[in-house]
Parts: sequence; C-alpha cells; structure tokens
Amino acid sequence: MPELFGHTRAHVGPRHALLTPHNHVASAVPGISGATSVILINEAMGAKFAQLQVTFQAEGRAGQPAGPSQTFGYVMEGGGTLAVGKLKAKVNAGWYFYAPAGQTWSLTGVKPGTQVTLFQKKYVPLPGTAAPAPIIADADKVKGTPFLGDPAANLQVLLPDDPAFDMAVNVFAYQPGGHLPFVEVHVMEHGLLMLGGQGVYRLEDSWYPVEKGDVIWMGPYCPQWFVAMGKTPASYLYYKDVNRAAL
Ligand code: UGY
Ligand code: MN
Repeated sequence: MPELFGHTRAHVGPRHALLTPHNHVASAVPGISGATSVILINEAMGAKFAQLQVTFQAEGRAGQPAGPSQTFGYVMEGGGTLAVGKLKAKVNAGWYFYAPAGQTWSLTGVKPGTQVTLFQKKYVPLPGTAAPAPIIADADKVKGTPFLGDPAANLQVLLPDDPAFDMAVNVFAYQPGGHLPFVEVHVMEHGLLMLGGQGVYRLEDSWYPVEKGDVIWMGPYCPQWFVAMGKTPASYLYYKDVNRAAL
C-alpha cells in the first residue's frame, strides 16, 4: 500500500537510518547498465560501506573491474550468470557471491526483474594473512544455528568465519514472536535488508515497524533490538564489519 502523501516511515539520523521501498531514487552507477540502481547506504550517510539494490531489465548487466573494494551480492529475485575471478555459475534467488578486492566480477544473462542487493567495502588487509578467495554459493545450503540457543531465532553465517575476512554477511530468521535476546550495543556497523515478514526494530530510542523491502543502517554503537511480529516468520540479510584491530 503506498504511504499517505507527505508521510514516510523513513528516518535518517547520525547513528541510524530506515529507508522503505517508497523512498527509493535511482542513481547511475558505473559498471551497471540496463538496470535501476539505488544507493541505499554509503559514506554520505555516515557509513563505512555501501549497500545497493539493483533491479535489472532485459539485457541488463553488472560488473566491476579489479579495485580496492570487495563486493558481496545476494540474489533476491530472478537469476543469471555470475563470474567472480575464475569462478562461474548460473545463479537463482537465494544465491550469493563474494568478490575479493582486486578481482573482477560480473552478472550477465539476467532474467528481466532480477533483483540483487550488493554490500561493498574497501578491504583492510590483515598483515601476514592471505586475502580471501572468491565464493559463489546457495544460501539454502548453509546450515543455520539457533542464536544463543533460541530455536525461534536462526542464524545463517554466509561467509567463512576466517580472520582474512573483514566483513560478515548473515541471514537471521525469526519465528513469530522470536526476538534478539537483548539490546545490542557494539562497535560493528550493520546494513540490513528485510527479506520477508514483519517486525519491530528498536534503533537507539525509537521503535520502527518494519517489513519486507525495508533497509536499515546501524552505525557503530547504535543500540539495536528486533522482534518478529505477525503470523509469518520474518527474516533479514545483514552486513557487519569484523576481525580488525580496535586501534
Ligand atoms: O550480528 C549481530 O550483531 C546481530 N545479532 N545484530 C542484529 O541482528 N541487529
Ligand atoms: Mn548487531
């Protein structure tokens, strides 16, 4: 349902932001053609990473030359042919890829309507540790675990738990009524996409009703808590910076 004219659930503040699909405005992004790209989160917002949503028309394609940024991509709808470094695979909704800094990636041969979320971050190498390798995989095949033992909150960790990675991307799935066990306050940032269902997100001292398609930025130390509400499970995909020194 469109929002009432002049009203929005969106909020953009110094430590957190919520954007709904009704707020999207497209940007032309180098390397992406035949597609509508929306830069939902980036440095202009205060974040140290970027989150984009790309919706492809027929003949659309996306790609990136080798550079200092790494890219994680998650296919929300449709599919196509992914190439990351030397890896190549046909992918569908629920598949994801990781392109390390310094490696090329491309998505071609897309079905019209294909939709992808991208997280991009400049890679911070860890001295003495080799950079991560490319990944193309199906999130359905990643085993989840109950978060802190709670079967109502299931966590899938999509990237290897390896200090070479300075970013993590996970899927959190909650049964109706499932919730984060406590209000988290942490140095890591998040970029989040609601994949399905509904719930209420606490960000700092505000509580926001959220649903599929909403995007949230949580800056460092943003107090955060979520409860899934409604009659269906809720799930979200989220980014987090990890594994690097405090100073
Ligand atoms: O990984 C996390 O920090 C996660 N528990 N945060 C969140 O879901 N808001
Ligand atoms: Mn968190």
